[in-house]
Amino acid sequence: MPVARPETSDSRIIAHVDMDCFYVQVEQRKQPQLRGQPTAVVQYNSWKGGGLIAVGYEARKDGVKRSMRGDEAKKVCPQIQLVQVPVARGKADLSIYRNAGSEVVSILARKGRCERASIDEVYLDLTDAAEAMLKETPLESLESIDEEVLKSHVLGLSLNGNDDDKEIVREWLTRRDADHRDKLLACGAIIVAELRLQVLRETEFTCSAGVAHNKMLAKLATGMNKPAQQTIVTLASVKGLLEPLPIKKMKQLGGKLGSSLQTDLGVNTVGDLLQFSEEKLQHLYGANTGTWLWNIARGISGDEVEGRLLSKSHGSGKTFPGMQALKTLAAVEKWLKELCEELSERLQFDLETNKRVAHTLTLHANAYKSTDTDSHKKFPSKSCPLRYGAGKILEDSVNLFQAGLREFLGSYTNPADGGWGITGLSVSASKIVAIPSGTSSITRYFHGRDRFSASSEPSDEKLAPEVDNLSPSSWTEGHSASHQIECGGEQTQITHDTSSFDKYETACKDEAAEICLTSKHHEPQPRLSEKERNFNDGKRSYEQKRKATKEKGTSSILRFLQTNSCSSSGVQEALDMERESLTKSQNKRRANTWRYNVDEIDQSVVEELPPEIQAEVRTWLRPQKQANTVKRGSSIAHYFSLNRIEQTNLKKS
Ligand code: DCP
Ligand code: CA
Ligand code: CA
Repeated sequence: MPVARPETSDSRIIAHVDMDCFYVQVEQRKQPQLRGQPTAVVQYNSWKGGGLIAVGYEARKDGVKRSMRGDEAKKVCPQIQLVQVPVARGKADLSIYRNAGSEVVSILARKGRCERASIDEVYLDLTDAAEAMLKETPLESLESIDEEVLKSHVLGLSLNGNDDDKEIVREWLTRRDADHRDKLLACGAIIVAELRLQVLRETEFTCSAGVAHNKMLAKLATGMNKPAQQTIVTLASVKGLLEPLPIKKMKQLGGKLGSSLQTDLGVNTVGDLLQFSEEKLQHLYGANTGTWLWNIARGISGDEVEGRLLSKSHGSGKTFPGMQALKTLAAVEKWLKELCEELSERLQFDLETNKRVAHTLTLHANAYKSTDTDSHKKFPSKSCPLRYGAGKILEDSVNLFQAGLREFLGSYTNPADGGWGITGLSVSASKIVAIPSGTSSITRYFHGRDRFSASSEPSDEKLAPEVDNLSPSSWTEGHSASHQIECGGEQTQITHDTSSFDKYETACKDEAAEICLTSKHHEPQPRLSEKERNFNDGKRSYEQKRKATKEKGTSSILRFLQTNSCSSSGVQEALDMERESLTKSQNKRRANTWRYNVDEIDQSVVEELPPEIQAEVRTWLRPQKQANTVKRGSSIAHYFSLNRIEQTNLKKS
């Protein structure tokens, strides 16, 4: 559910960069003989020549479209070069594209805060860089302006589509009397052009960009002029840009909320929204969504560029269209094994390379019943805390699948009797957080407990509900509207529990796949209107759980240790919480105090941690690390029980 952010200045300079026909460019770099030729990348599934997932611009000129299959593309463009996505484990292997995306991100991140938004997109906050540039060189005194900047499309300027345009743009860029915000935009355009050239030099890839005062406008602009071009959204052009835009094209309005605006209010374009007062929209959709709608109709969006160069989640999926549908538990398990192994490898790589740990495992499936009386029923997505290791991920995924299937079929049907088919299957890992580097992280994390035990004294009762996280009864369920994985652009956003799986051989392909259940809005929510409550239904169970978790502070690690839970996610949850709430002064305070209040810690708990963390815990447990706080112990259990005794004694004295 969209939430209005506090308003921020419209002097921010935000860029959105999207790679041109990305997979095609990656393949053309690999096989330079394909350069300049009409080229498309096709899915692994080769039925009718394979579905096209990326189409080069030369092929687009001939009428080739992404919706086509290879055979059809050959009809409209006989010279087309079709390249199949790399394959591993009997499914598409997208690592070369992901890695190529990372190359680009590392270049774009040089000039400001950078958010990796999908496999081939980033947002950049260039405000500081633009301000610094403006301070240093007044634009009116710029002597040479790069051709690439002069080729910018400045919305609101009347351009003729010929060489004179460059002079018009030059004039706009160097206007002495320009509004300060326009001057900053001009600097943004110069910086982005430089970055795009740098990307080309270092990676051989071209990209397109939008430059505006916020993310929403920048993203809208990127696609307006492609390939290898950039578009600038001036303040004066915002109204004209937004008004004719179909409402469903707006980010977050492609689903139920957009449909409600259309059917309930007759709002078909963003301009149609302008007639409604903020109060009216709040009345209809709740305070936050109402304000958010009112704002976006006017091009106002406070969304910040998150400083995040890595993906928000990892996913591995496959579709099984038509006859390929999986019809037995054994077949599902076989594929889950492949998917879980891939997921596990990526998690392991992320852990080793980026020191990040994922927290939640989610299983999505698309299913049908042979005797379908209730065709609208979707296979419910299921989540549970993520445990590291391919075997454990598989075990949990199988359980999640079975729980989902039972629910999908209804209690009177035995899954073993058949009568069902699976046409899409994916596993994903989300809620990924960084382990602070160095051995101090785990120390801090354990120390961090102190603040919470001191302030809230978590009791067993309080901890109880989440202790059960691993039991099937507490697996959370994601409803259709809640689980979306963005796969390379707005148009391609897929909802897992819809039939879009069928179009998606490579579901979860997106490096930056985002599980939307992971709400990033932490501000207190006002009372919801009925509509808002309805829209929120799918999220509720997760958000309630999250809220409950937040209220408990970092109690999760205590729980983790107290219950000898075998899940590493307890650790991660605690880290997550800690990262959210840690302040420097709190850290300092923690470093000086040490209280622990656990009953017993078993060695096996440590063994269940990811190796990286195990190593840290073990280092941390070395005597010199605790010399002035606790007695030495040969095992964690020993250590903590000693510590507990100390605590008890301390309290008594
Ligand atoms: N992709 C995919 N399946 C889809 C959509 C996209 O596998 N249905 C992959 C292939 C694309 C990449 O994601 O190359 C990026 O998607 P974009 O939507 O950004 O499309 P392109 O980069 O291919 O083209 P454009 O130049 O229009 O951005
Ligand atoms: Ca793209
Ligand atoms: Ca894209």
